Amino acid sequence: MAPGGGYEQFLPEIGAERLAFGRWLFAQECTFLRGVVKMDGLPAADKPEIAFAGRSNVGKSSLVNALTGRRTLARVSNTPGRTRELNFFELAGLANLADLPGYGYARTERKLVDQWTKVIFQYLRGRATLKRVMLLVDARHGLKPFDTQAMEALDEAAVSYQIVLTKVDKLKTAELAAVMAKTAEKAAKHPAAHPVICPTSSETGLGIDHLRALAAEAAGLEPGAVAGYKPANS
Ligand SMILES: Nc1nc2c(ncn2[C@@H]2O[C@H](COP(=O)(O)OP(=O)(O)OP(=O)(O)O)[C@@H](O)[C@H]2O)c(=O)[nH]1
Ligand SMILES: [Mg+2]
Repeated sequence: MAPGGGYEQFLPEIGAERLAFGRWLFAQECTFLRGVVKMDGLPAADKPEIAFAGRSNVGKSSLVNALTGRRTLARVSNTPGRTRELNFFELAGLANLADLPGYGYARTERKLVDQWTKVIFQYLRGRATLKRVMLLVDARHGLKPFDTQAMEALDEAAVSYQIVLTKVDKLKTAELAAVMAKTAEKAAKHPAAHPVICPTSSETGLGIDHLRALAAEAAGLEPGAVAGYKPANS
């Protein structure tokens, strides 16, 4: 699928100004803060935070790299379960990004999976500065039971989350239309789920600017209120 191959019809409607601001924000400096395996090692909760969560191998680390335009910021691997720590990045000194380990990967030792899952959910439930969880779902598979469980846990904790479909480059247009509709229908039944579903491809760049704008908005960053940002037409 090439960008411009008709997939734009599935992107959320976002004005040019917000898209430009999102692009600018994610082009600013992004630095690795730390990777943690336990709640007591978390970086200071002093900035709005956006977390990237989802099943193992769904493309979380690839998406963080695509958003920030860096190939190697977050570690990507063909081996599911590669990200073992909660990795925190600081963006433009204004917001934090959290690349989480995947939940629900069973080939690793059971105890270890339980341990990670516990820490991930402790973090998701207990982080005061967490503004939104981008819940990544492989567009080829749609929502799986582990995703639904995660959504229920987030609903219960009243943590705002938004479904982001990944790897849409692997789908035909009709398949994407079907998974978009089905996912939106399911999301509508979840009180803490944002109604807008964002399709993305870290390979082709589809949806990356849109997700940048959605993340900026979720973090409470507004084009008019960020020092150093000048809209192109002003
Ligand atoms: N075709 C395609 N492949 C992708 C895309 N995003 C990620 N992948 C591939 O999917 C695999 C897993 O990507 P990661 O970014 O490591 O996934 P993750 O969710 O961080 O995985 P864990 O950290 O193990 O939970 C890698 O082989 C990526 O190259 C995409 O948009 N399109
Ligand atoms: Mg990862």
